[in-house]
Amino acid sequence: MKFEHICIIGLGYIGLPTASTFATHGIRVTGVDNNPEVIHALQQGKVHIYEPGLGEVVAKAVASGNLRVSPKPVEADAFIIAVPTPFYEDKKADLSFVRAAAEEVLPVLREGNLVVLESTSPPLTTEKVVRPILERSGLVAGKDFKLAYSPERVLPGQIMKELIENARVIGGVDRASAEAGRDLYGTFVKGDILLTDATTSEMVKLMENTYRDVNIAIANEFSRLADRFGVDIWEAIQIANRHPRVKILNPGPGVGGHCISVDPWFFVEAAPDLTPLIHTARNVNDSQPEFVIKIIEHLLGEVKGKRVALLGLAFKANVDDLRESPAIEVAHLLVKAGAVVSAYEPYKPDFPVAGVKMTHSLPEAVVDSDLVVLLVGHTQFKELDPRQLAAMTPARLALDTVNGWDTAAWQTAGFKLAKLGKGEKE
Ligand code: SAJ
Repeated sequence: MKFEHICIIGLGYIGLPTASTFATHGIRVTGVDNNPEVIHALQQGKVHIYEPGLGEVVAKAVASGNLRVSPKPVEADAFIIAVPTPFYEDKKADLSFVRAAAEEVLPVLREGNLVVLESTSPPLTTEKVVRPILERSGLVAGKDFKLAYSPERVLPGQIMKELIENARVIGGVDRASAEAGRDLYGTFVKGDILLTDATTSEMVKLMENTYRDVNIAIANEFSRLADRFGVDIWEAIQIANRHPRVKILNPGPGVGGHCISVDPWFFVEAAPDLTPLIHTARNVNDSQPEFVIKIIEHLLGEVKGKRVALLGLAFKANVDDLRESPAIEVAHLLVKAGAVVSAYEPYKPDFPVAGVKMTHSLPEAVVDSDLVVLLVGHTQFKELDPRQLAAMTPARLALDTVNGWDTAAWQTAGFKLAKLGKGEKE
């Protein structure tokens, strides 16, 4: 199938990189977003999110004339839905954006079109949620138009590279739909394109992120065990990983972001009777910020009234995304415990966190601290010279939750450096 003009609904962390990459590969793209600020920024060639390399590709796409933006979908050869699938307080999937996007495609859907859902979704969303909405057009999926599910699998921070190089799964409601998807993504994907059915590809996506979540949970649980037994978890993992069939991931302050901390809940919601392991792993990772607080309590004695400076609030290193960030949960818990909390998040210095003094520089964050806590391994924090920090703060106590700092160097600079999972607590 040939595609001259496609319409991408949702210009966020996935939709915008995808839209601009198609556009720079010669396809005319209408990018759709219902946020006027996003549309306005893009019309001026500006990018509203931080992702390495994205700005350049968007600028190229806009300059080529191939990328246009619009508040509503227009007629096109193919539609890609890349809107968020958040969850509600009770961890149930919120499919309202997916439904709304399908409703928007409905009036412009024509015979022969391809519609692809990319948003991470619970099993059967393509068949049971998207398909019925689109078929209200009178057209039948798999007969009059093609319908597929193709999950994004790119790693924030490396999106522009992984979008092109990763293997891509395309699940169609029938074989022809999957093949049409292959023709579309084959425009720029260099990795293998694997064809299957829609529900399998939905499950593949959720399995990948759930697998990672469960593996991080065991690393976090190991960090608690190491703490209890006076073992350095970082050394223990390094040694265990020399076994040819062992690859333990890194413990840390918890699991955040909009993917790994969300997607496993879709399985739990869809089949609670079958998912005790997945559910428990989620709870372990969600409670890791409390473990960080216990270490802080141990280090400070009384937390109330103590001044704690937090380095990093993003959900992981070198990204500007603070969604579901465990670092923010640590901040909340500290505020609740009565600490005087300041924080420096270089990628979002103005992000408001209730009760926390957000600062615009490191010296400002640590100027009167009792304890400095590394919560996110941003490169600029990892490369920090402890001697420089010593000159900025009266604190001589530091806690590293991501194994970003070298104990000997920090000791030489006059700090007592504690690490998560290093027998500090008990
Ligand atoms: N984390 C750890 N320890 C680790 C690795 C990660 O605590 O060893 C934490 C991170 O700090 C972060 C969270 O887990 O808080 C998730 O980070 P991540 O780098 O593992 O993953 P994401 O959420 O940035 O991206 C994931 C990727 N999925 C997999 O690797 C299976 C990516 O390929 C997906 O496209 C993405 O989810 C998505 O959009 O679903």
